[in-house]
Amino acid sequence: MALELPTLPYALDALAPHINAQTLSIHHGKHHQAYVTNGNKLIEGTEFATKSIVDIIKATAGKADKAGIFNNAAQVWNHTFYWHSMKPHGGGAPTGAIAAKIDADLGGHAKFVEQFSQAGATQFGSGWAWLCLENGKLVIKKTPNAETPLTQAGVTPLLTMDVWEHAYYLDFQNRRPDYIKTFLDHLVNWDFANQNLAKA
Ligand code: MN3
Repeated sequence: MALELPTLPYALDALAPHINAQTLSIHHGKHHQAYVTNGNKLIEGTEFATKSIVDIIKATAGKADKAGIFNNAAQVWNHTFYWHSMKPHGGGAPTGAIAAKIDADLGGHAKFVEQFSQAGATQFGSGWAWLCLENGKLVIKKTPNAETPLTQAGVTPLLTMDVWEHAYYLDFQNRRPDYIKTFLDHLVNWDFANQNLAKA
């Protein structure tokens, strides 16, 4: 059950002009692919070679001697989740069950935007911003490097935004706040959040 690079859920140019084809091509074809390739090299011949990606991540989380496997497997999972967290002509106000839940738990869409933007902007260095369900309530989280809320008890990730520089540098250079605003205004995929909420 080796790690696999999924196909993108849209064409390389489908998120333009917000995230351009060159960014997606390198991010998916080089960065995401490298985590798959390196992760598979590390699990080859080990007890993890036959495990699912989620089981690999959960079994290696927090173990210093398994950091290489954790980092690559978690980055494979995080990136796949990120591709689905965006869609062409996405963004703006949430719809459906997630909209009502954001009103109830976070105080409305404007508060969500404020907190999610803050999480992404204040993640020092590389990492991720997340919307999660934690013990039945919506929460905003940020994680460094490859860390993922998938390993936290009682937490179900609903959406993520990659804030590693490689996610935005070609389109926004150092302007991470502009990338975050673009993600929220034009790209965020509320259908995916609703699907994850329904399964949680
Ligand atoms: Mn990335």
